[in-house]
Amino acid sequence: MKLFKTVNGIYLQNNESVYKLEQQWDEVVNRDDLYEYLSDITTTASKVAGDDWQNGLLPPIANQEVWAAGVTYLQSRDARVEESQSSGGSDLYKRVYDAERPEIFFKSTPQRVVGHLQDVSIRKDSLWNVPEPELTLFVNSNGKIQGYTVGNDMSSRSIEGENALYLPQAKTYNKSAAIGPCLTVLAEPISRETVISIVIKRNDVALYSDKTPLSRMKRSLEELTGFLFRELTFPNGVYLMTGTCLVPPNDFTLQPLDVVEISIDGIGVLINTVAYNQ
Ligand code: DO4
Ligand code: MG
Repeated sequence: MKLFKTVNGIYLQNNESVYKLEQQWDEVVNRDDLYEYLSDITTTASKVAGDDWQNGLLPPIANQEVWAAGVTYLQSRDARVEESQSSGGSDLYKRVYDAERPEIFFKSTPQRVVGHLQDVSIRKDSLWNVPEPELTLFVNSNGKIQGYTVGNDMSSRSIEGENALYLPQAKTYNKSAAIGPCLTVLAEPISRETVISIVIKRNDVALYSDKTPLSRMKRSLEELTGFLFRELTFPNGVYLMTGTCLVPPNDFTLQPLDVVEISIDGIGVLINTVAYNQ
């Protein structure tokens, strides 16, 4: 089942049928039994005909923070070891990959998040910019994973590579977090065989594409959420990006008007155009 947020309200898509919900986003999503709750709603909510309900799509978020895990795949570890070479290299990434405690960092307030078909930003003071396609979890206030969305953890590799202490500047700026197009709620936990893929297009030509199954992630999703919820509470639930495995070659950097398309089987397709912040 898929929950969409639009300027006109919240819509639930279940197979071919679409229903308009009367409740607010936070009230709907933050519960232990989200799948069952949404299944029951289909018996009482009003059905919507046609496709107009999709107009004015917003990111599937209200009062949730966005956090992110890092170096959860070998490919991410190795890419960061390489990008830090220009500033003398760092063993931080190898150590965190092997450590019991994962890297988890604050990514975005909801106001800075963009959704499907909105622009993502690259920083004007960064020379090397990439998207990071990431399975993104919706975790309720009790720490239980209730849904999934497609995430893009836009990043400056030049700023992070210069000094790991610059991570918040490399990761957190206006429109650096994209999630969407919807919150997908499954009857069962997502399979580790699920494939995540990316295509980056410039002038309609694919410059980079790749894919990976989630099974290449070193850590479990429960392990990541367990660490996030240590000593932190999230009254309305929280989104957690789970790290990237798909890293473009080192000579690639995003430019304005590039189009980033990230797909996760069964979860959704998130498309964003790259721009500088105005
Ligand atoms: O270590 C810095 C960030 C890592 C990250 O965002 C990722 O692995 O996806
Ligand atoms: Mg990332």
